[in-house]
Amino acid sequence: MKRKIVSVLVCAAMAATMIAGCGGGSDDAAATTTEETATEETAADDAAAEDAATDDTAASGETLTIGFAQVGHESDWRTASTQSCQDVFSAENGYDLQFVDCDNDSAVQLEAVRGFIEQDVDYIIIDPIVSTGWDTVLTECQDAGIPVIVIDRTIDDSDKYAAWVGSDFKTEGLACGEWLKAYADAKGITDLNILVIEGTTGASATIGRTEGFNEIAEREGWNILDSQTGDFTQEGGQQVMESYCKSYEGQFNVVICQNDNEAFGAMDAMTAAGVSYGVDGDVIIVSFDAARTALQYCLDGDLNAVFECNPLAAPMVEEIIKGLEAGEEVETEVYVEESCFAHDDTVPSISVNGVDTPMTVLTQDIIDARAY
Ligand code: GYE
Repeated sequence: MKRKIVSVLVCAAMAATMIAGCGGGSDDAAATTTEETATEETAADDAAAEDAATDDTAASGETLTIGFAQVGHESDWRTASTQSCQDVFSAENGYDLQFVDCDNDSAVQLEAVRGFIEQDVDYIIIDPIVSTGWDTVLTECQDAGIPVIVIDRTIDDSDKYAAWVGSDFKTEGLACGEWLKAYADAKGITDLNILVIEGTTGASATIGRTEGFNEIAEREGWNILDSQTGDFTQEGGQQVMESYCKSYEGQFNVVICQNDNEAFGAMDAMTAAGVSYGVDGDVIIVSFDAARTALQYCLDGDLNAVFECNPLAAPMVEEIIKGLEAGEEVETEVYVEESCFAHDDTVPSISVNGVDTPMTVLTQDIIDARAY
């Protein structure tokens, strides 16, 4: 049974709330392969069984149907994000989760949202593959009276959603730049010749990380030799790095990978090309996300630093949904908590947007305690 509520749209952006991410359940997938995700576990498969089994639920005694249009399964980060949503919006917790893996295809994602409208779900969660092209379909959601909650990446051309939970990608890019500046200074490296492997074109994560890093690069007068997309995948990172190794042989000493999986591919390509990287190598290499496998590489010295992007947004999304169910005003902008990690204490802390930010030196204990 479905119960529709009219969400209170709070238009003014409220102060960002820093909320610690809570651990998701299973984390093995993130540590092993990017290909394996729980995407087959679509709610469509389970819908009938769950409808029958979960009539009495947590808060209201009714099952809430949630449609989730997920980006895809391109990275360890994505696997952790999917797992977090599936753990929180489970049948046991009183939800019927309709999960669609959009396989990084914007047309499929729009179709998925329209499918949720047709199914008359109670809430729609969207992790937007790209940041534009949303106003029409969000208007359709609004007309249908279905509140939308955006997670992770932002929507930049419409405000027709109830709330957003995610990361400040520009700040992540700034942090990376500030760390690189301090690290190069400490090591006496004066000439920085940088190659960037960007994420998916048009994704707010790519746009923000690029903007933040470029701001520092311009300030410092660094030479960015090239910046190409690796689509947030290991394969993409490897292909871009293979071509960089040929085009810029002997000319680069920094590789910035906009996610962990691209870094794994880039490391393979450099190894194959005979280029040394990491704390003892010729090339400084960093990544964003900080899932467990990347942290292990960083602890081992293969990655110099990793800038966290926290994928565990689902508990905060649930808080928002509970608030909307109770007819309360909800936070419209919620930032997840994130840290910066390094192999060693060459740079103990950085100042980002005037905020003193520690660089956490990795230990095996930190990695073992990690939820993803
Ligand atoms: O960095 C990457 C994933 O949107 C923040 O998407 C997310 C990015 C993340 O594929 O690994």
